[in-house]
Amino acid sequence: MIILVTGASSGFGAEIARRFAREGHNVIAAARRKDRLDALAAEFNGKVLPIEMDVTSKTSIERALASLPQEWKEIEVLVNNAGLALGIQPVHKASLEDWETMIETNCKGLATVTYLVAPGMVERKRGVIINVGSPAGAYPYPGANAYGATKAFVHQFTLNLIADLAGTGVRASNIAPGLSGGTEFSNVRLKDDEAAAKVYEGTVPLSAADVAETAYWIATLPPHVNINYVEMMPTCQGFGPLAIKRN
Ligand code: NDP
Ligand code: 8X3
Repeated sequence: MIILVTGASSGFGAEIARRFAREGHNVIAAARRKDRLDALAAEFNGKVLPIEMDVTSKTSIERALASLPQEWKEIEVLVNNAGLALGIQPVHKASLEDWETMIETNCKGLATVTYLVAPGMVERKRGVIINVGSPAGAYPYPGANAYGATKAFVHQFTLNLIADLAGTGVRASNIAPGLSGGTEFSNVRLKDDEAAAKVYEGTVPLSAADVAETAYWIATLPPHVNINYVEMMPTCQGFGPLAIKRN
């Protein structure tokens, strides 16, 4: 199979790329940091094709897809993983620029890549689109504001893809992992490596390998099986109570 993984320069995306490449599949690894992708590709003997792609730019996505060698063009699995959280401040202290970047990346970027890749899948009557969402798209928490809303978009967009693609041979899934360590997620979000490390203190979080395994499982199920939504959490994670602010 040919797999396109966005955000493959780090975290979940890099591990998802490795999971498929180890099984002998051809993986197109896309992100902005090409040096990281080149290093990933060097781990595999020609099985990983690094391509520079900024999902916030339609031109960049189109250029990347157009640059694929002929034998890499028929993408069978698209993993829309590129994404980020920025900030944990409440609405009245948050940065509008951060909100815009999250919306541009997590919503518009994911939608644009899908828009450009899905028609080929429909034409070939086979494909799997795996979107990386989050429980933050289902449950509110303080400071999740725009990030959580982008992941709610990912969830509903996935369900609507499933509705549109029923009967075409193309499937779609949303994987929503909870607390996950070993990625750069919290470093990017908090812009403070010490604070980022503290997020995982005293926990055994999900790993990128756990998420990669789930993506691999979804993509290799028989073609009549569609997994709509997988919400996964480490066993140390639960749910918060509804908040009450008292005078
Ligand atoms: P990382 O920061 O480790 O990886 C994020 C990846 O996204 C990087 O490869 C980065 O590559 C890429 N990316 C960011 N912006 C762009 C862009 N404009 N164009 C292309 N690629 C981009 O974080 P994770 O692996 O943890 O996160 C991956 C996904 O999983 C995200 O969508 C995140 O929201 C989601 N998630 C993470 C959880 C966690 O706790 N870790 C839990 C639930 C969901 P580059 O900078 O090189 O472009
Ligand atoms: C990342 C998980 O709980 O930090 O999407 O929002 S969480």
